[in-house]
This record gives sequence, C-alpha cells and structure tokens, in this order.
Amino acid sequence: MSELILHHYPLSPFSEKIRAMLGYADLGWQSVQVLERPPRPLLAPLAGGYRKIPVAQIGADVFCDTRTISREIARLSNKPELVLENCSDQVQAFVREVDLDIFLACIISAGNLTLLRKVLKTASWTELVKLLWDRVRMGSKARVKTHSPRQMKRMVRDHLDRLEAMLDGQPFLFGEHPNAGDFSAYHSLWFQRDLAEQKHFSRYPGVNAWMDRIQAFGQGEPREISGQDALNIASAGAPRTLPASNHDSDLLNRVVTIAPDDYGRDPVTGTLVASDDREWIVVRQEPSLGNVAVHFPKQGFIIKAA
Ligand SMILES: N[C@@H](CCC(=O)N[C@@H](CS)C(=O)NCC(=O)O)C(=O)O
Repeated sequence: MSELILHHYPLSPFSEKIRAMLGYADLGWQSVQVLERPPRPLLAPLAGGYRKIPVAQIGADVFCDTRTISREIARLSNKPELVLENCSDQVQAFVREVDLDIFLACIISAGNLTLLRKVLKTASWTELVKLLWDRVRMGSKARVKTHSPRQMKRMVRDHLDRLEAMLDGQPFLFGEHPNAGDFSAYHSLWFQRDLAEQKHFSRYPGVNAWMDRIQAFGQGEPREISGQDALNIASAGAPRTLPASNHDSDLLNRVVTIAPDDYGRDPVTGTLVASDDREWIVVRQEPSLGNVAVHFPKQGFIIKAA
C-alpha cells in the first residue's frame, strides 16, 4: 500500500483519470470519498480553499490538480511516462486541449436521462438541485471560451474522428505504450461512454477498444478511509523536504495566493516556500493540523503576492 491518499468522488472525470493511472501504475492507495460539491469540511483544512477535485495527499503534503498528482504516481511507481512534462511537445499541446476545451464539451454535451438516473441513484432531487446550482455559479465566474451546445457536440464528434485516426494501427494514442496523453483523453470520454452511455460511440471501434485497454489496467488497490483518518495522517506528519528553488525569487518566503486561471478559481493563501520550473509549493499553518505543504502546477494557475 502506497502512502497516497486520493480525495475524489465516483462521477468525477478528472478523478477517473487518476484512478486509471493508479491502475496502470499498479499501486495500492487510500481512498477518501468526498461530496460532489463544496462545502467539503474535511478536505478544506488540507487543500486550503482549492475547490477542484481530485486532490491527493501524502502525509502533510497536498497535491492540487492532476498534473502534480500524476507526478507523484510516476515517482511512486517509476513510470515517467505519466509526467506530462516528460512527453513530447505534441502530447503536451494535445493534453492542454483535451483537459480543458474537450473536457468541457464532453461534460456539457453528455447530459441525458441515463446520466440523470445514475446521479439520482445516490443523490436526492434536493442534492441534485444544489449540485446544479453550484455548477451554474462556478460557470458564471469562469474564464473559459464558451461554445454553443451544437458547437460542443461537433467538437466531441471531431475529437472522436481524430482519435479513431490516431489509433489506426497502434494500441495507444501516441504509440505502443500509454502516456499522460492517453489518460487525459480517456477521462472525458469515460463520462460520455460509460456514464452517459452516449450511442455515438458505436461508430468508433478503435476508440472503444483503446478505452477498454485503459480500463483493463484496473484502478490499483484502493482502501477506503475516512476524511478524519486523512486529517489525522496529515497532523501526525510534517511536510517533506523541499526541492531546490530556482524561480520567483521575489515571491519566495512571502505570503501569496494561488488560483486556477480557468474555472473554480478560488484562491489558496500561504507562504511560498518553493518554486521551480514546474511547481509552486506554499505552506499553510492550519490550527488543527500544523504545517501543510500544498503543491500546485504552474501551468493553468496564477500566483499573486497577497
Ligand atoms: N485541472 C484540474 C481539473 C479538475 C476538475 O475540473 N475537476 C472537476 C471534477 S472532474 C471539478 O473539480 N469540478 C468541481 C467540483 O467537483 O467541485 C485537474 O487537472 O485536476
């Protein structure tokens, strides 16, 4: 069992990306299931206001965004192909597109009765209304390119055509073996194919076979623990040794805020203790826990002096 704790919920596509990576990495991990919307009172002391899911934790270190989480999985399993920055420029550009525009197009255009029925298996109508209201509010504050429902359906179709062509003659999108690009493309399509059961997938045999190949890796070995267990683990430890800093010398050791630049832009405030070409780390003093180090990728986030 690795020390990695994943805070996630079953219907979350980005969590599915990480669960699939954990399967590929063949890791044991600890699972904390959180609500589909804030408030998440047992996660807030760790993530300090970052509102997106998933969040990972190793002791008193907390990892926001699947970029930093996949780096930890790569380190624990010795699978460098899961680190986006280790992939080619072509893969990196592909992931920037699929993790934002294609993700939003897939999620927004997936809504149908099948999905509604699945959501209502675990949530009441009241909970569903609260969830939708939360997403409307988050969307109204987002800074993302908007598209009409028709354009989004078209984007998904074009994307599937493109993937079908990429998979012609090879098992994974960029060759014989999977890399970060496969897992990023997989999770939004999982939402469309496996959760919303969208019919158009039958026209894409190559994409279906590739998704099945990713699912055949499984999800590693999760063990359920409670949110309180995760807090106890954080308070029993201390953040790990910091990596060397070679960036942002003017902000180092100052109080900063860091927030995503697209949607769910709630900021986290803390002291910037490390900055390299890929990552910022802030330390927050949490009364119930002591020091917690929160890791953010630089790509897709904005830092400001507080
Ligand atoms: N760039 C983020 C995106 C994460 C994301 O958008 N997660 C969705 C769930 S799949 C989310 O947080 N939605 C709002 C929420 O769950 O509160 C990452 O790579 O982790």
